[in-house]
Amino acid sequence: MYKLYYSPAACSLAIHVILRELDAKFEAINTSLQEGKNRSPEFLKINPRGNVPVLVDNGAVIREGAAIILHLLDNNANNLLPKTGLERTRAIEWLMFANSTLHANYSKAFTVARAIPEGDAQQQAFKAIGDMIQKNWDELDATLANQQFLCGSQISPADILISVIAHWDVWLPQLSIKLGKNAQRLVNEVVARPAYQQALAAEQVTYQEAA
Ligand SMILES: N[C@@H](CCC(=O)N[C@@H](CS)C(=O)NCC(=O)O)C(=O)O
Repeated sequence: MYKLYYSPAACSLAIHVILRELDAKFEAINTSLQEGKNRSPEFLKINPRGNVPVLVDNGAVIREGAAIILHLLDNNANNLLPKTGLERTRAIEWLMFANSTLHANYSKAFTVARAIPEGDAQQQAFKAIGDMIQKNWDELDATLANQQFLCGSQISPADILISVIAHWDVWLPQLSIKLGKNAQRLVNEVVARPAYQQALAAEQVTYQEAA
């Protein structure tokens, strides 16, 4: 049985959805960022970085979201990640883009919201970061113009992670991000999947009010 440390609607939601897509047995532990549970001494022993997600598999602690996803998909039967070849490379390439480029850009904006007081400097920082994030979404939108998912006709973990991130505008409205119609179509399709809906319900997230 896996253990997943998550915070509602954070990037850990992608892992939560994937665990449910896999029909895996897991215990989900609410480590709410809003309530500061990620800063508790107990959690910091598990992840000194104070970040979710964390997966514990049979005593092994795995702390980076993309590594957790690859670990889960390499060890459970699934159609989300090709086993070999360029198709697998492409799926990992998009996962890394979602995790290390798109997510990382949003992380910069969360840091600005926390660390720079409201005013001109903060607005300039939001504008610069917002422009980078908008370019990321425009690239995703263009990729999705002629295909259902980022890797073609088969859903892959990157589709799930970008769908989670797409809802963070509720926390960062200052960025004024606009999703193109292809990106929005993909997000709608991914969020409608039963595994995604079950994960939202379990995390008690409704996208209208939370993220
Ligand atoms: N590179 C890490 C980033 C994880 C990350 O930044 N998680 C956010 C939530 S989406 C977090 O835990 N932030 C801690 C905080 O805001 O204090 C990963 O992919 O696992």
